[in-house]
Parts: sequence; structure tokens; C-alpha cells
Amino acid sequence: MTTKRAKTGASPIVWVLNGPNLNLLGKREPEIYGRTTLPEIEKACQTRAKALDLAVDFRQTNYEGELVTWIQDSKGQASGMILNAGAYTHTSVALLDALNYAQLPTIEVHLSQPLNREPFRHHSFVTPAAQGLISGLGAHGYELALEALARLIHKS
Ligand code: CA2
Repeated sequence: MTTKRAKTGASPIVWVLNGPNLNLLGKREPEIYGRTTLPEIEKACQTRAKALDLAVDFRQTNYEGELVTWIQDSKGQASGMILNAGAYTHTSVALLDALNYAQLPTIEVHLSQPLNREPFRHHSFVTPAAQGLISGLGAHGYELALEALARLIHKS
């Protein structure tokens, strides 16, 4: 695997991609998703990434096609990916196809534990293309995913 490094520094780049409605975090349903907002998660990721000698490109979109395009673009630009595809996790073959094309070390993250929720959340189209899955640990899951990626990227 080729390690992609940020232009301004020496750290490999991890793309952290977030899908639909995750911009609402902290505003509703705190009993399911916690009180941490997405900007707060980004800040924690940036801090943790620095300590792990990684750089983070953190994005959110409500559009499936934009997520697909970002995953395609990650090939050749990123060294690893953290993906919380939101509800598209459970519906999108297009995401799986893009992930299989990108072939990056990818950690799937969910704030909640989908397996403890409605049956329609029990299947993930992302999991077959992901190296690992962290769910049910809230915002901390993103930092744990960065730690996992740091190991995978720095050992390659
Ligand atoms: O637990 C996760 O991280 C999910 O990916 C979140 C998705 C859900 O569809 C997945 O099954 C599991 C939903 C994100 C929506 O977040 C909201 C936050 C506040 C208010 C409304 C939605």
C-alpha cells in the first residue's frame, strides 16, 4: 500500500466521511447518539490524529452520490478511511461498489449499536469492504478507529 502524506507535513491522511443526518448530532435523540456535536467529533479526531502522526480530512454529506464520489476520490489521495455512512449503511450497494474500488484500509463506525436496534439496521453494505467495525461506543468510536488505522498505516 502507498502511504499518502499531507502536502504541508509528513503525516499520512485519513479521510473521515460522514453520511446523512449526522450534521444533526447533539441536537436531537441524545439518548441514542449522545450529546457530542459533529464539529466536536471533528476536533477530537484532529487532536487524536496529531498524536498518532496522522492528518484528518473530515467531511459530512446528506447526499449518497457525493459520498460515493468521495470514496472513489479517496483512492490515491488517502491512506485510510473512517466511514459512518449513516442510514446509507443499510441501503447502499453503490457505497459497497465504491469501497471495493477504493481498496483502502477502512474502519466502519457507528455511534449507536445498530444490532440492538430495529431489524432494518442489522444489515450493513459497508461491512464486507471494511477492515474493522466499531459501534455502540458513541463519539469515542471515531478516536478508536483512528488508533486502529494508525497501526494499519504505520506498519505498512
Ligand atoms: O449509529 C450510527 O452512527 C448510525 O450510523 C446513525 C444513523 C443511523 O441511520 C444508523 O443506523 C446508525 C443516523 C444518523 C442520524 O443522526 C441523527 C442525529 C440527531 C438527530 C437525528 C438524527
